[in-house]
Amino acid sequence: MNPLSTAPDQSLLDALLDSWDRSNTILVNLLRCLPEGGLQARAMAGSPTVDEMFTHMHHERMISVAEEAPAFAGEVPASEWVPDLDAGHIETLLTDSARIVRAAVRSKVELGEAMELNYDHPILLLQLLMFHEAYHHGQIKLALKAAGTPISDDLAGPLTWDVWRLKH
Ligand code: NI
Repeated sequence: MNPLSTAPDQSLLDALLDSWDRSNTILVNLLRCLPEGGLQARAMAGSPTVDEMFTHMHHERMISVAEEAPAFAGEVPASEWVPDLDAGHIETLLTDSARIVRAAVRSKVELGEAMELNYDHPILLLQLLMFHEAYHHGQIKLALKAAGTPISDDLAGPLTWDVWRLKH
């Protein structure tokens, strides 16, 4: 059965988009709570720095929309893993790309359109990006630990797990 042949369940779509919003909030919370010098931390020699991982995640979002839903695309960064020691600027990038991904997926689902290249269903792009970003979230935490500036569980808990559990 074509998964797009059934009418979208609006409340389910809203919950999925809410999960994307929460995931981005968690990522921005991580950025905001970085210790001094945290953007330059790396897990080991040859690994990307924290700032490069953040700009890589932004790039992945933007190239994904450009390839899968070009009508909704914004400006794709010319390269990945771009050093950027301005946390405020990275936050602006992430806020913009989260909005662009959200709009693209929402419209594709509501219009009943498939993505251009990959995915059995547009929602799978959201799932892929959340998986990708959780993967790098763990790497960032590891890099901070390796640099001797770990984020404590007491700090991370409310900024991470509590965001998922929050009832509006
Ligand atoms: Ni990656």
